[in-house]
Amino acid sequence: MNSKVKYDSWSITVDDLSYACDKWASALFFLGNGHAGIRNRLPLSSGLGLTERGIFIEGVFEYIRRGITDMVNLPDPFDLKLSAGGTILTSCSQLSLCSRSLDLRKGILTTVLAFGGREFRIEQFASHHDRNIAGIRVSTAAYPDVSIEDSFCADVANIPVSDDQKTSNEEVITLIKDAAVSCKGNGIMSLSFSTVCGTHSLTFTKKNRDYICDGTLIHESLVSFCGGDLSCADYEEERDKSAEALSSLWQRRDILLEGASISLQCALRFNIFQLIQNAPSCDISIGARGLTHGRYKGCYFWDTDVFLLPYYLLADRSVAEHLARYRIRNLDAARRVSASLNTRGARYPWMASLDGSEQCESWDTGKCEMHISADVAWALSRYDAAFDLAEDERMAIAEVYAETARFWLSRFTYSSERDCYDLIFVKGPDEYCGVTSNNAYTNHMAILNVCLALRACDEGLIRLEDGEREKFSDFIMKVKRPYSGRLGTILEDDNYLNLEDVDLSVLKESDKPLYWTYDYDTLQRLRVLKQPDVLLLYLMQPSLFTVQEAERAWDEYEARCAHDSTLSWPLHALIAYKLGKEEEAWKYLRKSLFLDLENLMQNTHSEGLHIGAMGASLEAVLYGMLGHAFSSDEKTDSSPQLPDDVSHVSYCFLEKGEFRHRRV
Ligand code: IFM
Repeated sequence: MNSKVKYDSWSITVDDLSYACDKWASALFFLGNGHAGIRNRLPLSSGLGLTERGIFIEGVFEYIRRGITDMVNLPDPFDLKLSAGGTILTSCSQLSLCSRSLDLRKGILTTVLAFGGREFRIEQFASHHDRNIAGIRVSTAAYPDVSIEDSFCADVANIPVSDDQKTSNEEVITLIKDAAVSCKGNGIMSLSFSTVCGTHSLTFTKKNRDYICDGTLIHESLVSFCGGDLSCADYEEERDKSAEALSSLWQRRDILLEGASISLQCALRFNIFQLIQNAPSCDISIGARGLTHGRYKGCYFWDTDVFLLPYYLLADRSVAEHLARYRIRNLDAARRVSASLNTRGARYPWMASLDGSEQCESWDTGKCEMHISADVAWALSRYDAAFDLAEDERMAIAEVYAETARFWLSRFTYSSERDCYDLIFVKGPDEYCGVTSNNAYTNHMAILNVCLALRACDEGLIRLEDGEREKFSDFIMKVKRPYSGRLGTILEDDNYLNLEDVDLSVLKESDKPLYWTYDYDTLQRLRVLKQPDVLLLYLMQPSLFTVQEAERAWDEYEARCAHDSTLSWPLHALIAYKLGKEEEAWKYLRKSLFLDLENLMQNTHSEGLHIGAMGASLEAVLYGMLGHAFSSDEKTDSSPQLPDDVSHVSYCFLEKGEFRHRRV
């Protein structure tokens, strides 16, 4: 592989000057602990734009206009001013050396910079022991012409990214107000500030210590994101406690590929590491880019329910609980979304922030991509099946099933002529389908959702309204199930066969998404998919397909898929595993594991890390390669399908809430 990254089994290094200074490296070397996230730009004093720093805290959103929030780009607690040979470092062009290396086992980032004839070594961590703490240490030979200054920078702003992938926004919005620094003596100072509408008032405390040891000038700084008392805190102690906490987490999270190349093993660990770094610490969800970037205004999508939660079900019960409870706690908000659209029950928003309100501003996606409500119900059913939940939590989940079922009944249109329920004006997971009718994925997921409500009622977890049981049963029987005799499998939607048949290999010559070349109006008229749709349905509900139908679905839809969503490669890997297509699975899995590491979609620099795709890649490993059952339709786990160069895989996973070790 002709790579910008040097791989070791537990670390990645970028030491080519131009790559290490690239924005892609700021994303790649992101440090986080689920509570706080730091996009790792270089310390260019006054050379950084207002929006470049990228410090985020879980759940810290602020209004940018009526009803719409953005994840706040917070003040930078480590505003370094490095000078050497009479110059201050303000631009990458001054650097003669820049090497960055991330130790995945310890969560420590080391950057070595040279300019003005001097070399600086910077070490950073976001604590996995105390999630409110992060630290930085800068060291350099103690020549008289070097200095290290470190303060806060509250001169930051947001640049809200449009929901429309093709529209770039230049407008900067300041979301921080009343920033005030106070010095408390002994190197301790604090920065207090609020977000513009007063939604959050925060204090960052910081403790700096400068000293010379054996001819080396050392600057150490610790920050507490909650204004905690750092007077007795010591940099090395905090760093080591964090490394220890992370190392012990790895004992249960590592997936060891015996015999695999170093780069592959490292890429797998990098993906796992990001799911550790972005796992929330409270009942909150994970944004499509986690805490690594403000893309999609930091919002939570179905990515969490379908592509992240299943990973945590096998890896970390407390994170799975946070994700599930975020949805349960936002049932009322989902009721309000539904009422605002004149439907009944609860409709989960396509893009949600902390309070569960709809944040998607585009009509076709926000109003029509509604499968998320059934995805949430599906995810909660997987959560319920994975753990022995208390009765009151099961009842709360049952309420979600019933309310989302009510939404579906009111959103489908009953045709008395055909005695059938149709879903019109809908967008499926394949977002190139335009606004269509009877998207098979959505219809079948809605049926499953209503079945879950009925089952919960049978179990005595919820009481349905009078006559509702009959209505639900009628709905389940009569929902339109698109099928093509000609294709011999489930049909994506009512429109699919009307679309222009095109040769995808002519349209798409590289991994660059088609939407950069063709308008969505063109794409929605072509028989080209953005990401799996019917094939995803096969993953969620395999019993809807015979073996032959699943094979035909693969032949029809995989060949036409442009993989223009980063979720597409890992999902095709997982689906290929389920169909026993090891070679294809492996081809897709390799691509997805290296997606950000090699910037394969060429948007990691501008969008941050693709956390949803990373979750899906780990699903491909655990539920595909290692054979765990993804859906409740799969009665038993299937046998592992290891690539040729991997002799064994060792890992831990949760079964009925208990960790088990397995070597296959
Ligand atoms: O949820 C996805 C969607 O499926 C494709 N576009 C990007 C979204 C966020 O990752």
